[in-house]
Amino acid sequence: MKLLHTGDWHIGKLLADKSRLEEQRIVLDELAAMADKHEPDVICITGDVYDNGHPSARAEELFCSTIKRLCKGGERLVVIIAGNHDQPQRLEALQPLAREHGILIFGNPNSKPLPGKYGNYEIQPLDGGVFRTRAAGEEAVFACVPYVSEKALGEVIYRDLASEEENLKSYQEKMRRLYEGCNVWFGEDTLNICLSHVFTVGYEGDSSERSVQLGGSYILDADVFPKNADYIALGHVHKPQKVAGTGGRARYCGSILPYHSDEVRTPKECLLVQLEKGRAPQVTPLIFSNPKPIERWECRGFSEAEALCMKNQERSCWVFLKIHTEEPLREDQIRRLKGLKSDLLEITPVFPDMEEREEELRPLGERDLLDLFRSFYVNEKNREPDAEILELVKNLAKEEGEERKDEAANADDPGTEQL
Ligand SMILES: [Mn+2]
Repeated sequence: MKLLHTGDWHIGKLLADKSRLEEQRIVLDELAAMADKHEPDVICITGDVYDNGHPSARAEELFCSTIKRLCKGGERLVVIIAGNHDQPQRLEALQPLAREHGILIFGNPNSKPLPGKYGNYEIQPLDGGVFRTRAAGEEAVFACVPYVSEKALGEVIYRDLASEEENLKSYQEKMRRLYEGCNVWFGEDTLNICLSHVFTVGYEGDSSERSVQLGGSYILDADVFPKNADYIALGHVHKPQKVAGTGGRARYCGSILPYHSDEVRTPKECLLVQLEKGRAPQVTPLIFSNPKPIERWECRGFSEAEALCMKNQERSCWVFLKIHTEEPLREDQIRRLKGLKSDLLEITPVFPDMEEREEELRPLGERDLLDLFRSFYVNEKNREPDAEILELVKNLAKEEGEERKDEAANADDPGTEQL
């Protein structure tokens, strides 16, 4: 069976108050063309199709026309779960119309579809979020676990036995129960696919996903997912990656566009997944174009900025511009730059006394560990650390780095993908 895994479309999301709808239209058009080219049997959309619960009419039009193209008149099964940005009931409201196109929509973990034909597919509901079907000549069980808040999760799982003790269990333990509940439907002779919208330990994010993360309590260990799942299609994290410790079974496909102003280089993709019982999933990323990249420019003085804006006038890009200057920029200079380069989203002057301060404020990951240690030591002891201590710190850092490399290597499943 061939799956196409996509998610985190965030239709309607703004960048510094500017609409990205035209870029989203281009990339979703590419997605539909990829589906036509590679002919997956099933398309999994793993949440956050919209950026908020009350999308604009144009956003809804883009969503509806895209899933209409993806389902190919009921030939391909399209399975959609809600993310934290979607309004579950509103998404599900389309179900009566979507059904004949072979589209299934799950707003909540206990959403249960009606049995019968969905496009060309016969759907047999088994439990909340769980159904069985036959695709590409194979029997498959899908477990759809949309985003669920901790409060709602208590109601989903413990509505019959809401003892105080049960309610005190952590988000992770409740989610584990939920996935275990799915796992009982995963047979040894069926292809078992789980869809979910969650954070997992060690994920690499871009900080645009984090609106719901409360002190790490919403982050799950890799071992919570259903044991018998052949593939776990995840949404929520915007950088494509596999979840360490799952043998490449659990993946984030990432968002369709870079959404964070710091997100400059991550290529965006969807995942083509070939599933065969008893084998690791064969995953091929299909790369989207980046129709209008987000760029961060930095220059010295107004005239350098002016020249840069002039040179890049014709290029389509979003720009955050930083100008190192000794004098404040005048109103007419700012107007001039914005007139030269459209989509100049932000102009930040950096004055000489701010440069040093800026260095201190740089995110930790970008600073050399030894530098950090040195400034900490000087702060604490009022003197420079000696060579021996520095050597010790250096070795510790090296060991830590190697350990991480090992972990990454263990998580790797060579030969099953081209990343
Ligand atoms: Mn999300």
